[in-house]
Amino acid sequence: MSAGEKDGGHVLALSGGVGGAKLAAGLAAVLPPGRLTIAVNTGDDFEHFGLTVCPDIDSVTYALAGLNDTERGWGVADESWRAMEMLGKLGEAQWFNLGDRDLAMHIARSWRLREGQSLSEVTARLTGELGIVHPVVPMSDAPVRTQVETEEGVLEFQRYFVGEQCRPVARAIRFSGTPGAPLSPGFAKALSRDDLAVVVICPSNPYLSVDPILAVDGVRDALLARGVPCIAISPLVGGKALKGPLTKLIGELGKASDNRSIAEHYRGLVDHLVIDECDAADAEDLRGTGLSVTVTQTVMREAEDRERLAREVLAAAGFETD
Ligand code: FO1
Repeated sequence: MSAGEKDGGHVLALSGGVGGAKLAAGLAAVLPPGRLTIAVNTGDDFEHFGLTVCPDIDSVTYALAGLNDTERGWGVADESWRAMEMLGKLGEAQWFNLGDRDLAMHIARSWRLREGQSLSEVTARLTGELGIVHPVVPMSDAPVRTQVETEEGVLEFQRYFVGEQCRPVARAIRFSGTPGAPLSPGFAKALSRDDLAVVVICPSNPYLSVDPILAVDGVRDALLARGVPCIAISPLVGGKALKGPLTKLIGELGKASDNRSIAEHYRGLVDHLVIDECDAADAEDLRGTGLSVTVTQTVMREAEDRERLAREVLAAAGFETD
């Protein structure tokens, strides 16, 4: 397919939280409505205080709506914590923090789910209310839960990530509910579009945030069968993740914390890897494995960084955005 043909094509982005959400926001800023679907990891979801919390959907939603807290990296900007204070006075758990504004999201989601709507329907409604024009779709409407097998036993994702601050040594990652979790309707629709032109794997943790998406029934096969370019952005910068436990986790899973490991992890699926300019020395070796490689600044501090990276990723896949 030529770049010209791709100009009108559809982009499917696979995203986890924080880093993925930033690029998703960049893609949303440079692509018109109808040209982008963002399929989001729901393996981090859990029930807390009787509410359904979907951290990665929330990170993507807040980033696209311009509501995200860029300092903290998760949750809503201009947050207050009065409800948590009161919950503390009432003797309730304090290990996982729900800000007052963020709490509204979990209340709105939970009661609609309890009314019988699917996570896809609820997410479409909430993102629409916040003015988001691109579909943000959960990977599945069925519960898939990331669990970390550690030396101290199996931990649900948020217990491992927030409760234990990723301290226990990880041995393996598993996704309960898979196989058997079907694709959400919006994800299935994007994957089967005639005009699907490129799949972008956002700079999210491959093991904790992208693998659960790939574990949903039919995703990997559909991606391979479509044969459209698949471009991943490495979450590593100088061998380290900017945020989160990726560096520690990679070592515990017996791999090297470098772009070669990321390329190896996505082997067969990804044909183009975007790496940070400080890792330019990796490019030749990666190209030797048959990958196309783009070297650029992948760190996204401001909106302009997100949009520039989005344009570069799309250009690398043969798209023109202007
Ligand atoms: N991360 C933390 O490190 N501590 C928290 O208390 C916390 C609360 C929280 C509440 C809602 C939400 O959507 C995300 C929240 N996160 C918190 C972030 C979340 O645990 C992770 O960043 C993602 O699951 C990983 O992508």
